[in-house]
Amino acid sequence: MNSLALINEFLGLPPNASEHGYQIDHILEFAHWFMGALFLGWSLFFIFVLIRFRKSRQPKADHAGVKSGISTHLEFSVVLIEAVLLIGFAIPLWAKRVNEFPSAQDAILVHVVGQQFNWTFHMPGPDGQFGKRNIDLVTNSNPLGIDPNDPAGKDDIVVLGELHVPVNRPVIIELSSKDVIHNFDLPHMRIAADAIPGSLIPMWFKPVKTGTYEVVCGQLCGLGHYGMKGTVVVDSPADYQAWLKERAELAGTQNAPPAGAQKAESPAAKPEQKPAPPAPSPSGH
Ligand SMILES: [Cu+2]
Repeated sequence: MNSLALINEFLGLPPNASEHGYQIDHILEFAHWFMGALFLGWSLFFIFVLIRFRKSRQPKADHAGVKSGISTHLEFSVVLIEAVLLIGFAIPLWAKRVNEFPSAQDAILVHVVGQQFNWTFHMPGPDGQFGKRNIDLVTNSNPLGIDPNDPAGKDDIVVLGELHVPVNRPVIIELSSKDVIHNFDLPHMRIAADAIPGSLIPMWFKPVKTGTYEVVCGQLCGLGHYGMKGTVVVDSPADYQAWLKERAELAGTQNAPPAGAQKAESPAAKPEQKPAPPAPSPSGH
């Protein structure tokens, strides 16, 4: 934020913590000042007209109307400023947000899944590969339906409600929903997108300030909508690695008890787990 953020602060916009956020703030700030000027201008004009064309001064209506060209010029300027706002700022910024994704190599990849009424975060774990997800395998203990037979999913990290990301690295999110339309809204990062069942929605941001930031659901998604909150913690790289390590260890013990032996005994482990899938299926319905 800079000195030109009076209206943003007045409206309670939280401090920006993302790399692109200041551009959004500039547009918001400028659009509000412009709309404020329009409101003031039209209000003054309205009052002027009420007095100038009052009945006692103008008992008879004049069908010739306004002869001066001022109003045409004024309206043209308003259209011009609005066009500059839209074509000069809003559309290019939007195009950059949706077309210029950072490369996946140096980004943190996260699957974010909304459901009534919480957010689940899914990260690929140390191998960098997301395990397959299957909706038939969804249970209370496996909220994303990660396939236990997929080796890529063994080290996957699944966390409810609180995501950690490192500062100064782009985060690419793939957003989806298990039930109704939610909206993954990170006000401090100046991003929000709808989570739509059956769709995978990509979005990205780059946090530039460490801290704890709130995630809210931006769509009225049901009775518990008010409580559909989450947290994104932006860590220093060292803190992030520590969190990742802790989570990976936890995932190792949760996903596969003989974690150390799993990789070596992969072919042997598979038959043991094959009978497992039928069990979650009935309980899932
Ligand atoms: Cu929601």
